[in-house]
Amino acid sequence: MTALLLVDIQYDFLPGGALEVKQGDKVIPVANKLVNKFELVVATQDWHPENHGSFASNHANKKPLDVIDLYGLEQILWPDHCVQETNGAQIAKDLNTKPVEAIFRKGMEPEIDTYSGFFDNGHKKDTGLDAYLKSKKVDKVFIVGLAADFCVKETATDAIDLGYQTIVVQDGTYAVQGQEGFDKTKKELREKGVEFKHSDELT
Ligand code: VGL
Ligand code: ZN
Repeated sequence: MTALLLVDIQYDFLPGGALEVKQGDKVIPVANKLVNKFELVVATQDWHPENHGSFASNHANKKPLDVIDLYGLEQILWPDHCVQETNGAQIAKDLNTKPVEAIFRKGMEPEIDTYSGFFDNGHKKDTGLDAYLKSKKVDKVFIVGLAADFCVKETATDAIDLGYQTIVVQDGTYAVQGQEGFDKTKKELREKGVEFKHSDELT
C-alpha cells in the first residue's frame, strides 16, 4: 500500500505567512493533482502553543534564526508561527483535504520542536503516524509539502529509517532556505536512499 503524506501545508508557511516559504503556494496545485491518485492520504499540521520554545519571542535577546540549546538539543529559533487556533496554523483552504483520512498534529510540547511527522526532534515521542501507516499496510510513501529543508526533510529521513520506500515529490516542496537549501536537502536525502520524482512521473 502506498500513501501520500501532505506535510504542513499551512498559511504560515505560504507566501505572506509568519514563516513563509517562497513559492510555497506552488505545492498546493501539485498536491491537489495527486490526492485522488492515492488510496491513502494523510496530513501533518504544525500546531504550537504560544509559549513554544522554538519561538525567538520566548527567549530574551534572541531573534529568528539565532541558534540556542533547547533542553539539550540545538534549536533554530523561528518567528511565532502555527500558533494553535490561529489562521496561520490552518491548513490552506485551497488544498483539497476531502481525501485526507487523518491529520497528525505536532509541536504541541513547549520544550521540544517536532519537524518530522513521525517523532519529535529528540526522537523521544512518537506522533502515532508510523503505527497508523503500518496498520494500513503502507510500505511506500510519497511526500509533498513544506518546508523541504525542515519538516519534509525530517519526515523523509524518519520514513526511510522506519523502513518505508520514500519518495519526495520534487516539484511538490520548496525550502525556507531557497534553492540552495533545497539542493543540499536533496543531496542529503538521496544519500540516505530517499528518491525524488516529479509529479508528472507519478501515474
Ligand atoms: C517547519 C520550521 C519550524 C516546517 C515547522 O514545517 O518545515 N519549519 N516549524
Ligand atoms: Zn514549527
